Amino acid sequence: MAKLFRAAIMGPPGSGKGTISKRIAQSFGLQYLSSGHYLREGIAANTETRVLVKTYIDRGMLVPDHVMTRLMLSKLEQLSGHSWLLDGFPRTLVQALALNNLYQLDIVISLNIPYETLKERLSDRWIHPASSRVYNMGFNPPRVQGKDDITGESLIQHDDDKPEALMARLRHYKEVAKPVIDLYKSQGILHSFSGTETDRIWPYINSLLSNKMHTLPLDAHQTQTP
Ligand code: G5P
Ligand code: MG
Repeated sequence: MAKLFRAAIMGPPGSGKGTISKRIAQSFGLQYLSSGHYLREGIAANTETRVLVKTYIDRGMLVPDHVMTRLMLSKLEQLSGHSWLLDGFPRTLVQALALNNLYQLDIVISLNIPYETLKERLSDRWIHPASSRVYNMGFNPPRVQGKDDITGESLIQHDDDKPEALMARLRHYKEVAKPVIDLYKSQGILHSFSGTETDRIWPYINSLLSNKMHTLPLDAHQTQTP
């Protein structure tokens, strides 16, 4: 059987993980799993963990490790036999070690984006809740203001993009990401990219993945965009 390709993308809130993941999924045919998307999907579906999860997200805090790990590992189990890309998981060392027990990642992409850039981006971000399509009023505005391009439905702003929640998310990210980054560095699979514009970072990521995948033949080329 062809070697499967397994990747993860890390970075602070608003660093472009979702934007870049969608480009990777489209260009390289990886299954794409976003932890934030699955959490919000659970909230919208009114599941039993809804209140717990919503409280954490609205405050810009991390959802407890056991909840996240159970959620994401069960999604990965359904993808056995496929190559995949994780966006937003693992976020903590506990999550990274749980993942490591089951899967060996081939590449981890880490995005380093200045704080001022993150603040500007997130205050301009609008979402189509049903599909998680993301717009930015400057970078990729919808064709009609306030409306999703595909369905024409109304766009919303997340509570966790408000300034107080955003500050908490950024602080938290730094603290918990360091040991995860150190782990992947020690495994020799960490690739960091710095800059203020996704369009300038993307060609480097594209070329890195093209090289890596050249040496790792892919399985079925399917794309799943949450
Ligand atoms: P999420 O949903 O994973 P965050 O906080 O990690 O959320 P977020 O906000 O989704 O990150 P992103 O995916 O890194 O950001 O970035 P993006 O959405 O692609 O881009 C941000 C905005 O900038 C968009 O409007 C985009 O169009 C625009 N943009 C992109 N590039 C450019 C550019 O070059 N220029 C300009 N001008 N704009 C650009 O997690 C949410 C919450 O869920 C919980 C936590 O509570 C978390 O806070 N959670 C977890 N908790 C515990 N463990 C985990 N593993 C968890 N995962 C999620
Ligand atoms: Mg995202």
